[in-house]
Amino acid sequence: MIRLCGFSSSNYYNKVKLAMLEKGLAFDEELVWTDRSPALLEKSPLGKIPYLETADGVLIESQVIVDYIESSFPEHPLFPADPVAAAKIRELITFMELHLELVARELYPQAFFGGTVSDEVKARAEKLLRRNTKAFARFVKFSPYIGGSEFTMADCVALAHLPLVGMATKIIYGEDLLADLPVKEYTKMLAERPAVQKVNADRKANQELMMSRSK
Ligand SMILES: N[C@@H](CCC(=O)N[C@@H](CS)C(=O)NCC(=O)O)C(=O)O
Repeated sequence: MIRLCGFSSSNYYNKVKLAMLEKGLAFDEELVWTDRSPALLEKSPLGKIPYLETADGVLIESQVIVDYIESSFPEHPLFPADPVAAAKIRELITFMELHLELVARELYPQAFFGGTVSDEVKARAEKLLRRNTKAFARFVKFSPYIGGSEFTMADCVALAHLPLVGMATKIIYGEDLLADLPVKEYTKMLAERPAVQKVNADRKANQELMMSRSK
């Protein structure tokens, strides 16, 4: 049985978890915090989660994991069969992660974890995010799914990252830099899916656990 390791309030963990739930896979979950312990670094060299334990060894990096899942378990596909259409879905995934989430991630220490972020970092992230969200708006679909009429892997990614990017920018700049996109309506629509409800419930429970640990 494959085992997803990490914690349920992580957006990268939830990207993979939602994909596995949507595909109807049987899998275990193991709660692993990013404590940089030797045991963790042995599995995940940078101490990051998620990682996946399989019968053939450990896999790191969420996109590698979802690609592995998709090719190993082709039922309930999350990519279109047509190569160009599948590439378009990957384009959205790469764009969201590289040009939105990874940029906004610089803000998370202050937005979500009680730390501080320098004005320089905030200014740089704002400049990039303003440019990148405009570019994203030029090709993202929301019709009704992020890449068109079918639910795909890009929706697992969008649901994990876009609300977080919006929240972080609202907290840091007083303005949701994704506000021109229908992220709220989209999130609400996806919240009707049982797999999304499970991810959301588990995330809430894990956030409460995290809060109780930090007291
Ligand atoms: N590129 C990685 C990113 C994973 C990632 O950044 N995970 C965060 C949790 S959301 C983490 O492990 N942070 C701890 C750290 O960087 O030390 C992936 O796609 O799996």
